[in-house]
Amino acid sequence: MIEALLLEGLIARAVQKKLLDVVVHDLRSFTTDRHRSVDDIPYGGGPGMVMKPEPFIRAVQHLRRHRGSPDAVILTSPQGKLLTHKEAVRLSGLEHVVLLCGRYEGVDERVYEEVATEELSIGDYVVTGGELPAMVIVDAVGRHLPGVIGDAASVESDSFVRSLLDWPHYTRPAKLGNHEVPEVLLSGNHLEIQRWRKRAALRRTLQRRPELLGGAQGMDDEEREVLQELQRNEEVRKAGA
Ligand code: 4HQ
Repeated sequence: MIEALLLEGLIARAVQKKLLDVVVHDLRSFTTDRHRSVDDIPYGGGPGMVMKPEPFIRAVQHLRRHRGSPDAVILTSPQGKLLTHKEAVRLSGLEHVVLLCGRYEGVDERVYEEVATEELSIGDYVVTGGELPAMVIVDAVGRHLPGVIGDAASVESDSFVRSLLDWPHYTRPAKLGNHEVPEVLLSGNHLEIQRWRKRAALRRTLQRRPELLGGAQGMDDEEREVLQELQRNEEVRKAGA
């Protein structure tokens, strides 16, 4: 699965360009029994299987010996801290990050206690294995490394850099059936365009993800004013309907 990440796309390109390195290890190669088992039944009973601790612990010891101590050992898990833009940027500043992927119901808690330095979740839902979350982490972190995205300005202008959802984007044609591109975007008036985008981003965030606005500490006076106006409009709309 992880090799798919290395076949195509911007992260694959970045690896080819040696901007980052991704090495995949098979957990089964750190088992010692004849069946190469990585899972076992849960103490206390219940459905499903639990990942055994020793293969993870041996794998991390192996990496420490061969590649030096990692700066972070991340266990992907729904119990982890949510992966956010801020976390992605933080991890992009680290030299050597180990991602531990489990399957089944979960991983023996002692993996966290013994070798993991943090637990990260990609969202409040459950997937069938840690590989996809690990790939999401590599992608979201890797794109912050210099040179991975050709246009650095496009990384900087990303949504969430501003703690807001993105404004709507348009390209040609200017008219598609009944749907026209907002006139201001065709005007060439960059100040007006900037104001429109800011307003659109704030409106969308207010409508779809109001909880993000609490985190928009970076708001300037103009943004706060626009937001207050949008909130007033919303109240008028609700009351009037
Ligand atoms: N997992 N964010 C691995 C997740 C998950 C998530 C479920 C992790 C299965 C074994 N990981 N276990 N959400 O759903 O990171």
